[in-house]
Amino acid sequence: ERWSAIDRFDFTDITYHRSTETGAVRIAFDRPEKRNAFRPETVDELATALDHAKRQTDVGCVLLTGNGPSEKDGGWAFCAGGDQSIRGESGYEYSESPRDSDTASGEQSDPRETSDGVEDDAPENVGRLHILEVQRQIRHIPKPVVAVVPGWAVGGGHSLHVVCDLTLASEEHAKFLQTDPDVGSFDGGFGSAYLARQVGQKKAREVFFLGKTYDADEAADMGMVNDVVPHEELEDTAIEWAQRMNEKSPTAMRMLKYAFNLDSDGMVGQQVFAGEATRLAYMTDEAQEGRDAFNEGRDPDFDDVPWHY
Ligand code: 1HA
Repeated sequence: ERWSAIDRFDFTDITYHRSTETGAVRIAFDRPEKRNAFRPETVDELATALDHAKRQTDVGCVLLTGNGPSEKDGGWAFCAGGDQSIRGESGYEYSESPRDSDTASGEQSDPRETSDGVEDDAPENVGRLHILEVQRQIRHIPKPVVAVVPGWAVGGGHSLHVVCDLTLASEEHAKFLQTDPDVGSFDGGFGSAYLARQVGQKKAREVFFLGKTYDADEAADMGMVNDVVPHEELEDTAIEWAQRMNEKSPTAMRMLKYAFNLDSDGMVGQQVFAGEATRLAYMTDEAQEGRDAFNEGRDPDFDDVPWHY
């Protein structure tokens, strides 16, 4: 078996696996009968899994994909965006009470009820658009995220593939489509503006304004898909990519990801990149002398430190 389940979270809307061969995790939408559309519960689970994946220091790659096919009609999907059937007046609503995602535990107890039945200060069930928080997680997780697209990538699901570092698509089944303006929605951030950096302004506007469906080859020609492989080779290829990336220097990969992000992330991009520079600096004798001097109550001695040029 190539994958072993990470089962500590009790997820219902996604599956989460660890590769047995290389430092990769596989996070998969698991609502194939809904073309893997997401609801707030799905988004919470994605956030929990991504946060967990971030903290695994021996994991160098995240594969984001969709399980399938649908038992109903055999259709494949990466993700069809927000689940329109639970869309309320201001966003996507939980089917029951919101879970307390701060615990990042994935447990499904009702956070509104304490053990003595008294209501606590758990969040209200208001409409959520927090898939945008997951987009930022994908953007800032310090390792490559690959969108492995076995079928439809639509609406907010299309935007998710756009924000991933790489996209690998199934030759037979992958289809790319923006329906946002059909359902009165718009991803005015990465889904559109960052897409335009990938495929150019005319094409990005075409994706949204004309709402055409593109197959995997067309999406690759456009520059938003890295490679197209036969459906049955999709997962093997994804693992090969993960393996290749895992063989590289983790520091160099992290710095590169943040360098690529920097020019479209503004001051946040600078902050993230600079944070990594700080980490590297912390690892030097120089910074450790500064720390030691403070802790020992003496003046720091930087005399042996050269002014590099
Ligand atoms: O834009 C945003 C956001 C922007 C900013 C901030 C946050 C955002 C959050 C979300 C979004 C969005 O995602 S808006 C865009 C929402 N998504 C859509 O408009 C896609 C709707 N789905 C479709 O266009 C089509 O279903 C499809 C092209 C993905 C697949 O077509 P196909 O192969 O013909 O299958 P279909 O029969 O339509 O769908 C199979 C089943 O999946 C249907 O259910 P059934 O009749 O079998 O009970 C269908 O209703 C269900 N399904 C598919 N997509 C969704 C869905 N159910 C709920 N929500 C969906 N998105």
